Amino acid sequence: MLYSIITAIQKSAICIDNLLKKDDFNYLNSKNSTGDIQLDIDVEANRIFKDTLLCLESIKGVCSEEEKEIIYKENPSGVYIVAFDPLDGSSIVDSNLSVGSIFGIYNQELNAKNLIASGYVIYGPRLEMIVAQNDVHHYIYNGNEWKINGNLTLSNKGKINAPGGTQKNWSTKHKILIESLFLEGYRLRYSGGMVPDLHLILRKGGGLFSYPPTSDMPNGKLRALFEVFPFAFIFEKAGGEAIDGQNRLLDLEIDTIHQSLPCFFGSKDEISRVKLAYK
Ligand code: AHM
Ligand code: MG
Repeated sequence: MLYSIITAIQKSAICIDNLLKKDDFNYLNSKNSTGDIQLDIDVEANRIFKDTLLCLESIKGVCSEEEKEIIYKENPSGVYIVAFDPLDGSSIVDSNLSVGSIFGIYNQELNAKNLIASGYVIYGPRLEMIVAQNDVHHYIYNGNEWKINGNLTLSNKGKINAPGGTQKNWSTKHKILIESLFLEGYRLRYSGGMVPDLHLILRKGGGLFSYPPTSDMPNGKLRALFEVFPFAFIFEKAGGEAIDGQNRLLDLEIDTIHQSLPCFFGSKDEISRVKLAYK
């Protein structure tokens, strides 16, 4: 069952990768549910994911960052709802930086506790995909087929610090935490794309990515169903942790499908530092 969903996402990823390699992108006059102005490639990537997944028997419905509501199939026989951000990184795609697609596979209900697998595609110099279930599998597309390239695991402590959000709107405790990591020798790595920024930490085996509550965005920016829960699941399966400052992200309940949550993803050592700072 899950296999067909992963294969469908792999197919979608190849189509989106081809589109990204074509012309420049154009802003449309439309906005998505969060109020972001859409690019033609956002709309097209959404259509590809939606159409491919809704054909599958195992699917009950889909939920996208680019759609207002959950889309349910009529008389579905399947039980899974796939939530996805079809193209994360719209604000950097025009600069030709790496971008991604993020997905979470939920059993029956869109709730963190029902997440049974998640992953992302990274559109960079190479086309790659990460799928977390019991382990975190790394796939590379060789131009012809997807090849497994081992598993990703995190060490107890890393060297990378990827701090998101507008710095002038950070809390004092957050400023102190981020500065203390730099003073210890952590290096700044932040492209502004969640997928490449978190992929770097996973590939290098550790570090911290934060998108904290800020004075302008008390709930952070990143959306629970499409971005935060899928990455929380991946980081935990890789041996790291994912919290909102104090609480495990995958224990949190949400009220609306487009809700955002503050989030911290990292190795165990860095997450214990966050918990202390946010106590
Ligand atoms: P998007 O879904 O509109 O592309 O926004 C999500 C992106 C993430 O990829 C990234 O982590 C974050 O926004 C960066 O935000 P900021 O520019 O505020 O640091
Ligand atoms: Mg996004």
